[in-house]
Amino acid sequence: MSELVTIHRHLIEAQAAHPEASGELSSLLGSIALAAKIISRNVNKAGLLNVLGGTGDVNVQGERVMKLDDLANETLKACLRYNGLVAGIATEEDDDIVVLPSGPASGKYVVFYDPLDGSSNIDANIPIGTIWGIYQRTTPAHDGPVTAADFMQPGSALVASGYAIYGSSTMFVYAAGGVVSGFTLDPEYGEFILSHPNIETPDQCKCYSMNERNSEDWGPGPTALLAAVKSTSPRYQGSTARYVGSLVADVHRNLLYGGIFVYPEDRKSKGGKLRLLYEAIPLAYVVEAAGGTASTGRERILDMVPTHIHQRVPLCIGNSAEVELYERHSTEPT
Ligand code: P6P
Repeated sequence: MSELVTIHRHLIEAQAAHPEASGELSSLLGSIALAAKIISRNVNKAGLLNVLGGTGDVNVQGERVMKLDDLANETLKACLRYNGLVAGIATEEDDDIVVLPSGPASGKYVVFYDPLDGSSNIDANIPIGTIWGIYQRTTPAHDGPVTAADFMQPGSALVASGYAIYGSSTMFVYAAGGVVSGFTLDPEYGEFILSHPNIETPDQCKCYSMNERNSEDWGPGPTALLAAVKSTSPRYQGSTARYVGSLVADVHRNLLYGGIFVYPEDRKSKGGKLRLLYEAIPLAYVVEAAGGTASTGRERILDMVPTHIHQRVPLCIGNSAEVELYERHSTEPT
């Protein structure tokens, strides 16, 4: 039987390399992985559990809340609420932060997430995902409950971040200490098994992921990048367009194969469509740990401090060569 490295064993071994580690982060990652397994089960049985379609509600983003969005959001809260490690949560599905029990049991971490990214694709069985990140709280525990200020930190302060992707298989991918590790769920016994140790993105633009329908509104950065990937330059002879319309699916494929994902600001999304705190920052941390880069075109994502938990940003994420080209053209005087 091939040596099975479960996520539990991986976390114990990773922790052993850090004698100062208390084991709390390993336990917290285990809680997030448990939530991913439960969400995977619900996503995979969506059609049978009558959870397809919308709840009739609209979230703070003005988007129709799908039943599975709600279920995923509550699943993550349930897995995080009682482990004594988390003091607060920020989630795409809640207008404000969720303060967990304060006092001596209050945790030292805050967790933020998009519980089910790409939910508009749910009913068509297209891969969707959960995106999450972890900070240590910055406000003193004796001051009482966490505040929004605990989430207003640069991505470079992340303790860990990652995503789960619910596709042909369910994978759990996370970055901590500059290493990206990927686990595949074996549904027969509900374990995440290490399948992609130490992920590093190849320096090749295998795929470019952009919604060209919006290209008439784009600025010089995305316009120049689209022209480059379609040019006769030797670097792009093997490139092809791949756009799922599900951020986690596009970023995950580009992470493994090499490529670039771009969602610029446009007429519909003046400040960009994707969220800085619980989408761009966690994915940027993973992509940079795998050797890539993430930028708005003018600023490195991991240097940005959110001004509010639902702030949106333009996003260019993937191979550094393509991000640098995008930035060069974005910052040239017009
Ligand atoms: P568009 C899904 O709704 C999402 O938030 C991301 O997962 C995805 O990358 C993007 O929007 C797709 O947006 O405007 O191209 O459909």
